[in-house]
Amino acid sequence: MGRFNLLIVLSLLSLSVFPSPSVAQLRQNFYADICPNVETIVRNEVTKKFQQTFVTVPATLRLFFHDCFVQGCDASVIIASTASNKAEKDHPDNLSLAGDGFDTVIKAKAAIDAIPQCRNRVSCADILTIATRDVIKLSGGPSYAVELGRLDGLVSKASDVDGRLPGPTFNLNQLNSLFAANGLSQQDMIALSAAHTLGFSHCGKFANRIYSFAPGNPVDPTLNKTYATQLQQMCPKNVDPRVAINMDPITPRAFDNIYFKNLQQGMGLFTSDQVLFTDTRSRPTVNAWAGDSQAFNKAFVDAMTKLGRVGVKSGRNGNIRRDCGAFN
Ligand code: HEM
Ligand SMILES: *[C@@H]1O[C@H](CO)[C@@H](O)[C@H](O)[C@H]1NC(C)=O
Ligand SMILES: CC(=O)N[C@H]1CO[C@H](CO)[C@@H](O)[C@@H]1O
Repeated sequence: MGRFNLLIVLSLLSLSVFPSPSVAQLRQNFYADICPNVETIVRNEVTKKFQQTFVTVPATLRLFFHDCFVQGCDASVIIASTASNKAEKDHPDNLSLAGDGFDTVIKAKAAIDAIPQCRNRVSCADILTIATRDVIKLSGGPSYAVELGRLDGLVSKASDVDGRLPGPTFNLNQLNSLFAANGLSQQDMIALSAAHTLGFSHCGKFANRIYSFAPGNPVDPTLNKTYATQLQQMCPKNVDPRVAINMDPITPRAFDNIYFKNLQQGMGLFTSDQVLFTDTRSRPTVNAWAGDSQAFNKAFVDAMTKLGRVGVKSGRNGNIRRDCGAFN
């Protein structure tokens, strides 16, 4: 018995002497005493912004993904570049990060900071997490409780983006290994990919699939022929590179499982989308979620919660930014 107690004391000691920086203490209602109405304040601001433009939804959701996959969910993606630091935001992969996602966080932060008790007590990383939950609900997706307690990161470098984000030509192995590196399973990856039920893509991201797939075979054979023709009409060769099209051609403004039904018909926009159906290892999951939106919603919420735990900062590895776009 004595030895047992000693073991407990030793393990408690090791916890306090060697706090693990990567295991932060996320929990629901983290701000209950610090800023009790934070989630209502954020929701009100997100709703206002949503009423101004629907782009708020995909822009915020994608911003959260890019934040978490590059240096963890620490709002490092929101940092603006300065003369001496080229930030994550200025990596070429950011072109799609519509300004409305950044603006959503900045507006919610201003509303929080207008309350003296809350001023500079809520991290930008947590604001982005709450706002992301809210845009999913506003577009018809599931509602869920968010874990909070992240700190804002102290580093943001464009060079850190290299290799951390998936590319539209990725195959299943490439997708799985990048998501696994972030603690996410194939199921999580498939569920999160359904974020492409919303938002836009620039023509250049999939032009290879409709014009130059392979020698003698310009159109990707896994692409639905009718859809391929529509894509060629919307994105002619040498189109203005700023032209962007809906990623879900059927219900572009609804968060729903039509994404999976589209894949069954060869209507996934990117190779990385369509491969989830063409590869027999992931097809059963696509088929299951195409036919069961409740099961998909549950898997999506689980995966978003896991995504929100990636690389969370605590202790000396972070702080609460006064301005989400600049280090204190
Ligand atoms: C699985 C691998 C993924 C790949 C290869 C990928 C790639 C892309 C690409 C190339 C675009 C279009 C960018 C543009 O042309 O503007 C895009 C858009 C988007 N992605 Fe992904 N993505 C992936 C996963 C995710 C995940 C996990 C999420 C969120 C949970 C997400 C959310 C979005 C959203 C919402 C948009 C639309 C952005 C907008 O309309 O402003 N993506 N993605
Ligand atoms: C292509 O899409 C149409 C609907 O746009 C659908 O009726 C057809 O079955 C699809 N073809 C294949 C091979 O999935
Ligand atoms: C929205 C945004 O920050 N866009 C920038 C993305 O990166 C390019 C350079 O790679 C900048 O020119 C854009 O302003």
